[in-house]
Amino acid sequence: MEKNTRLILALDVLDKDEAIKISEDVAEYVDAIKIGYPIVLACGLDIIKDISKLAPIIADFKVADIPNTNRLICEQVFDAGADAVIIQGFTGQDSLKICVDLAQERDKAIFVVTEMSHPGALNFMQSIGEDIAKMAADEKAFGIVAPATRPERIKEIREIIGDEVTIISPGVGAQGGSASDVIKAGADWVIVGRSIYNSDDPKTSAKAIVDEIKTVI
Ligand code: NUP
Repeated sequence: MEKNTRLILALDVLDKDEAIKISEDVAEYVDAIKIGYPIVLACGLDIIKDISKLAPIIADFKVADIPNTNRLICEQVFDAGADAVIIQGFTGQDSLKICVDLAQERDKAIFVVTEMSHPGALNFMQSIGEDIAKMAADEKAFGIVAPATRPERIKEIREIIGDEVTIISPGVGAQGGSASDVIKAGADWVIVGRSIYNSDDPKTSAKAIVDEIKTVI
């Protein structure tokens, strides 16, 4: 995944034609498109192949199972055409390692969730976020997912993982985070969904975020 615009679109729409139209509109402004359960459950796994013609695909399935099941899931997702899979970190080192090993074999990437961006992440996840970040770095995951709603956490996590591991950060716009603050705090990419796909003009909205990011890099 190349670091150009530093924007990733979260494509949580349910209609196939709309998904393709939005992806075509914003393709020049995004480095990747993140798809997840909503679009795949609505349109089927083949949507990955359709959208992957326009941008690299990150499959946000937040995989959280025993090692063998994690591997089976990631194999299916890579076979379907995804370039990266997001997995949960709280299941531990063995569940993570088997995914990273598979990704390396196939020249693909794994992103590990540390703590999530919504308020409920403070109930349980935040207290283990730093340990998960360290584990992801030790296991040489390609990147981690950290909250744009808490740029101070991005800064702390960046200190733990160093510069080798990338950070992708959701929570910009609809959840209240600012793209420029998150990039300044040390994220490599921001992930933006509703502020782009629900806007009247997704292309202009995507361009505005990219322009904002450019002011701080
Ligand atoms: O911590 C996370 N927060 C989050 O919002 C981890 C995620 N993967 N996401 C996803 O990012 C979420 O499921 C959605 O697909 C996207 C954010 O979308 P939006 O709030 O910009 O619409």
